[in-house]
Amino acid sequence: MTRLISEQVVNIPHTLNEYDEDLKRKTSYSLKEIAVLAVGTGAAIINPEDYKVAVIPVASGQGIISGFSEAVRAIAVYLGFNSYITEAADLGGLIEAYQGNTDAIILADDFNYAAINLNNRKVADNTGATAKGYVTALSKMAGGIKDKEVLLIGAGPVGMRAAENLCEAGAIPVIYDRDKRKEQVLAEGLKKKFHMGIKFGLSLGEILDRVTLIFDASPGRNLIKADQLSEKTMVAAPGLPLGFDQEALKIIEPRLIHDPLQLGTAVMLFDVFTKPFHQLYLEE
Ligand code: 2YJ
Repeated sequence: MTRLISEQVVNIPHTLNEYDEDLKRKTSYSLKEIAVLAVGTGAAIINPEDYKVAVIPVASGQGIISGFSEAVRAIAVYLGFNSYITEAADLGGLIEAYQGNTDAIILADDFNYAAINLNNRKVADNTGATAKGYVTALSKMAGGIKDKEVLLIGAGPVGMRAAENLCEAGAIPVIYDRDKRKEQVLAEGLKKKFHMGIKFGLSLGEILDRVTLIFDASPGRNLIKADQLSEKTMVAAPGLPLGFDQEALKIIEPRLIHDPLQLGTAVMLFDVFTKPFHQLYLEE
């Protein structure tokens, strides 16, 4: 997993409006709406103002990324949550959160990024949330993905979860990974679980000749060239760095969903407060 760097996050608090306008232009839905749609039944009735979220800086491992906690808090506040950054990092922050009547904590070390509901122990991890959020955004941008082929690049953690979300949404994933063994393992796992033919073993060029929807979950640079893209190509790319060269980026920008933190974090926040449907029903 790529570790975020300060330059990728410091501007997030000042650019959330712009970010949201861009997302709306591309998908017709706001950050909040995409997150709620991604989480599903139950998320729509959450009133974010009712929840207090502590962002805990994590100094262990490679340490604090300047601007990371501020960016996460800004996203939570933008979505309407009541959010603060704990004064202390690590265990000190956790103690503050528990003592401060906090409903959920959100924190990242070098390997994990998760929100944890302190009231009911629910955990929302960034990997699953990112996959769900980007599949939802791609689907809205494309006017639905049911029965459409989607090139899935990268059979890593986000790619694996996204592949499942694509199958659940009725799309037909075409799997590509530089590591052909990972590609095959993912395709065969999906075949078993969803009972559908999953294509793999093709070159990127062959796939891009006919597939216009791309989910790029790989950390590969310059994977896709400008002449492999058309005016119809649409891309959801949670992977960092972005797999397009400058020329390709120019073509795809109006139909590209890509950010370092916003969408995954928004889905985590709604997910961690959403109860399963049967539980909502029982409580009424
Ligand atoms: O609290 C801090 O400032 C740091 N400990 C944040 C560390 C951020 N972690 C990462 O960048 C990891 N690669 C996991 C993030 C996954 C985002 N998709």
